[in-house]
Amino acid sequence: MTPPVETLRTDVVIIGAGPAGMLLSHLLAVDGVASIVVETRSADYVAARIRAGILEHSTVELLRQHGLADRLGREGDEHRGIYLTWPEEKHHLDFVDLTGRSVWVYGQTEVQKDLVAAREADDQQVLYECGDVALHDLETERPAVELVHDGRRVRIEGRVVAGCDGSFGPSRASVPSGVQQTWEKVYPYSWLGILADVAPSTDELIYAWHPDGFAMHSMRSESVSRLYVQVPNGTPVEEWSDDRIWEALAVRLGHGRHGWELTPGPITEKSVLPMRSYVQTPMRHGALFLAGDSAHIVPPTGAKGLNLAVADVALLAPALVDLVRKKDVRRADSYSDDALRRVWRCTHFSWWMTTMLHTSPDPFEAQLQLSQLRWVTSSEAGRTGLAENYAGLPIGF
Ligand code: RFL
Ligand code: PHB
Repeated sequence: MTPPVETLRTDVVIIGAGPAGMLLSHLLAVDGVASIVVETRSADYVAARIRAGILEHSTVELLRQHGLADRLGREGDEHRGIYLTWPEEKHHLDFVDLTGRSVWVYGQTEVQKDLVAAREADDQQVLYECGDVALHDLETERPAVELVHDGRRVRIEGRVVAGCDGSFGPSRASVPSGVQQTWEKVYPYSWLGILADVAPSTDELIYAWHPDGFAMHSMRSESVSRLYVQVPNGTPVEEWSDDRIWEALAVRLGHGRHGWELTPGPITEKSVLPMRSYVQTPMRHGALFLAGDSAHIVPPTGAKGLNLAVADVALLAPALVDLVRKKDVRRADSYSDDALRRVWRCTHFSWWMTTMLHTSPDPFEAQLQLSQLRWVTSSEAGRTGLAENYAGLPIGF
């Protein structure tokens, strides 16, 4: 390989310009720690990816504390709770009454725009459309990331490398196989998700158990709805016409029951999302620190992925500030254990919501799911447990 033509130096080399990477660069800058962010995709591609929709209480608090929530406050929608429904019943769980904590509907695309705007205002260096991104010298005090940018080979040296490159990036694989441990569960179903240009038919999200399969009604704004139906793994999106999707949603969400109606509208986006749980430990190896989807994936039923990425960064940023500015390694040394406590809690909650709500062909399991749903909705302890986890535990719980 030809040697790098250009060497850049910084405190923290951040791989990935998604929410984890951009938030980390912001929090580091607030405390005077420099970073360079590298990203394989273009800025437009990263900004347009449609993903998460729910921000938990601590995520919103953190964004507010750092001046990143002005638009969220104006355009986001605060929700007190969610609905849980199955053919015979529909219940509202009020998280504010149960735990004093709410959640916000504000798309990840919007969070990403706000983060990019804040970093641009601060002249953050972000190298988009990088190729051949590779991590080097992670077990030394001068780790580096090498890449190709604008046709030139670049080497970026830092004090540490933050792997915020999601589930397909090179960071997680840079932890030697003898050191890393992984846990994975692949679920036997996927979500078919749609975006539709129609006002939401509900004031708060509906999670529905149904013998035909799970369905969910979420939203992005007063005029845009986001809905999902459970489909078998490997389902080609073409098998689901717009009419078939709306019919399945109407049946599963309970159109016509309890006076509730689902209003269909033009579908603008359609995609199939497989579901899996994945955790890789430790979240730190030498000078490499993992945050967000690079270390863990959760199925979306608990609305935790983005929130977990934010929580990781909330722990990692002060740890790196101590390390870089004060040479105090204590928080860096405990980062992996500290972050993993929450990661495993959210991994369990996401698995629990997923297995409670997705219909399996086993009639015995279906009865257990319904029993669990009746308990969760009728017992104060059951409701509070779900609310506490969904609205989110404090960052350092
Ligand atoms: P991201 O957002 O994947 O960003 C990683 C970035 O790294 C880049 N990258 C590289 N950069 C440089 N070099 C390389 N070699 C690279 N390889 C990759 C990628 O291009 C990308 O820009 O990870 P991050 O920052 O950790 O953020 C995690 C969240 O994006 C993710 O957890 C959530 O979107 C998950 N999720 C949800 N989370 C919630 O909290 N609430 C939800 O309601 C929710 N719904 C969802 C979701 C994810 C979904 N999909 C499609 C995965 C709904 C969906 C449909
Ligand atoms: C979404 O709005 O995309 C969304 C909301 C809640 C979830 C998953 C996805 O649990």
